[in-house]
Amino acid sequence: QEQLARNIPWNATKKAEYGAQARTPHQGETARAASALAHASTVTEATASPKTGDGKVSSGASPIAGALDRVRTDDTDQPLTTNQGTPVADNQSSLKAGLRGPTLMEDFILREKLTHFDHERIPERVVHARGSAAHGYFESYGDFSSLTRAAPLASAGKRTPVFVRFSTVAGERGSADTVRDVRGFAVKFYTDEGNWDLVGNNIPVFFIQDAMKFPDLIHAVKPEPNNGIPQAASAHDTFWDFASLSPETAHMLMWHTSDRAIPRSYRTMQGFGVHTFRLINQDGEAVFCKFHWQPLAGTHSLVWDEALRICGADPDYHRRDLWEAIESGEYPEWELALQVFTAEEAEQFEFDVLDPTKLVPEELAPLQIVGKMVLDRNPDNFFAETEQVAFCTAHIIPGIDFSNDPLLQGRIHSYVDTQISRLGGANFHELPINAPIAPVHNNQRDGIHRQALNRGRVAYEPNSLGGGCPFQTGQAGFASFPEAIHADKMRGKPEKFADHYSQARLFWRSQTDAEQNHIINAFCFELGHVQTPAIQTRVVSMLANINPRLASAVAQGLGIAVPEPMPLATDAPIPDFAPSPALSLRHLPGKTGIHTRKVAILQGEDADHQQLEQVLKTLHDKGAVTQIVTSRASPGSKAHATLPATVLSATSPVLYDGVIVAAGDAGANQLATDPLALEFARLQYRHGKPMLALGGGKDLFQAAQLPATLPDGGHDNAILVATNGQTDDLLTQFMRVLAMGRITGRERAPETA
Ligand code: HDD
Repeated sequence: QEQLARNIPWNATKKAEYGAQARTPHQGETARAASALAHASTVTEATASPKTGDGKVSSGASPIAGALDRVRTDDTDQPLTTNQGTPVADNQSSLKAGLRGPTLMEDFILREKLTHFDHERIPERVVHARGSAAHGYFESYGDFSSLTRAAPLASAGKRTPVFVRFSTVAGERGSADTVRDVRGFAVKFYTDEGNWDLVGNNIPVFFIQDAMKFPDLIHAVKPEPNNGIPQAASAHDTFWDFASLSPETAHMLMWHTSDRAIPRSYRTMQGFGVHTFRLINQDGEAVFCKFHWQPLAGTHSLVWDEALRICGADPDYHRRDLWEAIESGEYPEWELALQVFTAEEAEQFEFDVLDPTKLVPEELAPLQIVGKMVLDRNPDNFFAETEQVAFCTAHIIPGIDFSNDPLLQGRIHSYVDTQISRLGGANFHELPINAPIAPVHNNQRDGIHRQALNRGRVAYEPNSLGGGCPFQTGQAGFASFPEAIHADKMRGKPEKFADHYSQARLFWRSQTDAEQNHIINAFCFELGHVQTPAIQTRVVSMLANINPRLASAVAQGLGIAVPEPMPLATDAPIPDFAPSPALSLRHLPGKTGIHTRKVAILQGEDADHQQLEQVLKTLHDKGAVTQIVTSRASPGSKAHATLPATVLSATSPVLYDGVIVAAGDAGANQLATDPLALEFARLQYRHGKPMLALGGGKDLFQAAQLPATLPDGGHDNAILVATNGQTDDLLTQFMRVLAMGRITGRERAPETA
């Protein structure tokens, strides 16, 4: 503090660690410790440091944020202590027998510090190890009690705190964010009837139909066990070996190779509960339900080349995006939609609603929007919150129930089980981030790291000594839906589960041309990394059951012949679905325009400052984020961008959604001969970003040899050149493409065999 106040750039007390001076503790600091210790270090809501994005404490909206204040600590003005609260005079040197002598066993301060450090790591999640999370709330749009008695949907305006963790699946804890993968979308609702965890993904279906196969699926996709390669990638032999021998993966593979697997941001992904669940109302009436999260920012994805480069340029791309959005008060929002259908309706569907490789097309059961989720507070501590949060599909509340989906049934076991080894025991529910805000009363006792001080001598039920408490709630509590089941005990799958292709075809048909091309390219990339020809052929034989162009283009990309279609697992006719527009990413363009989109201003030193300020103002008014990028750091005048200026060598074009080149003649000339500026322009072009040249900026476009027309001969309406100083129309067009995400017309369609 003192050092900060006096602005000393070096450690002023460093010298005192050496030689004779080390014998005398630094004066003053130990004295201060005693008085400072008198203050408790646990903060209260009143003293909490402002951690919410815009500085507002959101405890009103999110009781869990307030509830967690009991464990939030803040070191400001506090002395250093051991874990026992003993003030520490010297944290620089161990206790030795003489300055050059051996360290003494007695040094409990060193030993405590090292011991704690030695045990700092816990096992990472067996899947979904890499993730980021935030606090927020869910707000119901109405009283939906006729559908479900689930507490969060009880009345209009009711707010339930949530903690949400987004993740990749295959990569390890330190892997990159923008790999090709499914994204986890796990929501913990701290409801007044206990915690409800909706542990979903950003894709509405799954690879396999039965939990029995989950360990095999994960062993196949994880790095190969002999050499630990590849990290966070499905592009290797074992994954495609498993996938092609399990054709039930066909539908999910279409989503996995689509743009869904490379989202632009967590904020622009949909979320899905995947399985069919049950909703139960106060009268015990049940309907089936699928859960959907719809991002208000729209659904936007990266393109593959961009995603690969971002892995290097900013491996924390999604984590940073979520963090920064919340810090700047741009709270990410999703609407919750329910797809509701009765058991009788489900009987009529051509697929089985218990099969998690199938979705229910919106044409069969429309979405009903029931509320909104807002993420408005970043965690204070990554480990304590994001790492220690334990999501379990078994955590449900009255009003929600499982279906017999065999994948879901297995999950009910797996999540609680995994937390016990990951978090070190059965009391993981007492960790602050996992503790419900609803009170907990039962006769479970003891276990490692137990926190609760359960009073009294009664820890069993029934009892009379405790007055029968805690007592069962009967109708008021959770009750499973009393489904009548008359069946033989057996292993096996229902008949309709054997159709593996109808919905893979539906998905393909529902994609735009550009989306289809991306799927073809993704299969070529993935299978191009497969070294066993028989596996490549087997996958293409699956694709031959989905669509001839798909199979042919992938075969062409791999340089192999199109094989015979893989034999089907059923003799029954495959249902034929009409395209469902909602399955395309284009379906949800978003309601937030260019809000939080990031624009690079590639600036020459002689740019027209006035014009640039005007352009920046327009962009900022619409909520865009801007950053000046120059060839080299120059002290010259900088326009007022959102982020601090940077230089080409310290950033990357893939980190921006669009570029504006602003320069006078000399500056443009300088940019046009800078290889980094040329690469910047070419990559922005290649990735379909809007590009606007002001003043001499067009020289850079020319030098980068950006084609004037699109491959199909059409006009490229996202390369914009201001010739007469007039920018209004061009800027409007620039912002239109920016809001859309990108234009896809610059890409070439893959060839077919
Ligand atoms: Fe799972 C974690 C989502 C199938 C077993 N899963 C995990 C997470 C998400 C999902 C989002 C991370 C939660 C977090 O952020 O902490 N998993 C899914 C979805 C599935 C699915 C949407 C299919 C519809 N999972 C699935 C099956 C099993 C598991 C079939 C086992 C039978 N999943 C686990 C796990 C994990 C997990 C091993 C690892 C870490 C954890 O649970 O907490 O138990």
